[in-house]
Amino acid sequence: MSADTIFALSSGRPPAAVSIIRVSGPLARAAGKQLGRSLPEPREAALRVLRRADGDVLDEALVLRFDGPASSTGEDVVEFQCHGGRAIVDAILAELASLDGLRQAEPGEFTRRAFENGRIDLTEAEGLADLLEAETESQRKAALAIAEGGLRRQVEAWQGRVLELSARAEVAIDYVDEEDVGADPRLVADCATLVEELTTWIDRPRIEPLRDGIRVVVAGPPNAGKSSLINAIAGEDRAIVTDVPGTTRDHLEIPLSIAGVPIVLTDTAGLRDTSETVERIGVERARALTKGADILVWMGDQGESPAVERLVRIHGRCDLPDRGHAPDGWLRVSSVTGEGIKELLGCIGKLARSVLPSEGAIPLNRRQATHIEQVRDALAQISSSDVVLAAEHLRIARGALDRLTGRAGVEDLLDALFGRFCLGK
Ligand SMILES: Nc1nc2c(ncn2[C@@H]2O[C@H](COP(=O)(O)OP(=O)(O)OP(=O)(O)O)[C@@H](O)[C@H]2O)c(=O)[nH]1
Ligand SMILES: [Mg+2]
Repeated sequence: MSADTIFALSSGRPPAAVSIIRVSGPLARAAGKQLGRSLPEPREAALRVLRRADGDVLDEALVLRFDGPASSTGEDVVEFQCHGGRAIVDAILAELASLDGLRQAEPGEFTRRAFENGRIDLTEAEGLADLLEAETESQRKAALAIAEGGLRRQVEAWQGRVLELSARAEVAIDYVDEEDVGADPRLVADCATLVEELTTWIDRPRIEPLRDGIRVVVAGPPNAGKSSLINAIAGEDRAIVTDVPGTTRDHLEIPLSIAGVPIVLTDTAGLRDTSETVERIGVERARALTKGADILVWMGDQGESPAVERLVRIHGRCDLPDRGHAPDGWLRVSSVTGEGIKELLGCIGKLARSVLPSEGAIPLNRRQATHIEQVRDALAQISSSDVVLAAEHLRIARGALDRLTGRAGVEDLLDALFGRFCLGK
């Protein structure tokens, strides 16, 4: 257990109806008693008048007590649910700070302690970070599944299987004679089954597009009507529109939610060769963004559209008499009349679903997928030719699984992850 006792305002910024101040560590109960004179029983709430050391009343608050290790951090925890006024919260925090052995928590420190005390593993902490940042329904669902240990349980199951395979290999080594060093074909077959299962997980859509938004990039030649289309989708004049080709220089990102799906809609500079310095940089960026797009909305002429996996081709300005007919496979859209915008959103939504994790699935993030790939690659190398080598590959797989749950060599990663949390979490 950590030596320090930490405290922080764990609810949002005051003023609010109620604020929650959390204290965690070996002196949490002593601090609770000091302020409230006595504490409720563990896991019960009781009303207490909170006082300064000199007897001055701070506030009347609901006090909760959780004794470690059966608490969110694994340490003794005391929670004050006080009135959410700024002066009240400041006064209680100041009183806690004046107590010996107590200090203000760093951002994410409560969660870090939960991790260090084995209350949650790294995948759950990552899920929690995503859950707190979730803005759409689909983000919330996926993050909640992970925060509640959905991935942890799966990883534990893999750990159990790899451990069992390791044990079988080690036992076989003990019995191996000089001539025959081959691994048991059943062991090799079991490894192959696991490789297949891990590959399914690795190949599934990841959490990043869901978490950060699907990158929908509108691109095409200058003056094609890209910025007008962006404004029509966003429902407001965000991008500058003129009849001068080369109006958009820098790209513009607009986060949107289309039917609960998070999207980052990006306007880009019209693609053309130019000697003008600023525009040239804009065009270079536009080309890079086009390549990195999850979905490309192309506004241009027939024959020019880039070959990308998820493409929507727009036949723009369809309100004009000479633009009435769209080529096959191109969507008629007018940013002036709004024609085709709904269909375009429908197309984007449909393509987006193929990038997103399916409902109920547990999506991996890049870090998790990298470790699972290492497990898979180690297991894939196991053949029946050498049992000693097989045991070594299984050992490598176990190490990768430990890094996945955060049980080995991940200090710098922990700093980065817990830094994402706000103060008091
Ligand atoms: N009639 C009609 N005019 C449009 C439509 N969309 C755009 N325009 C006009 O076309 C011109 C160019 O529009 P922009 O949206 O600035 O085009 P852009 O592709 O962003 O151009 P750059 O930023 O220069 O690459 C403007 O004069 C718009 O008013 C449309 O759907 N119908
Ligand atoms: Mg533009």
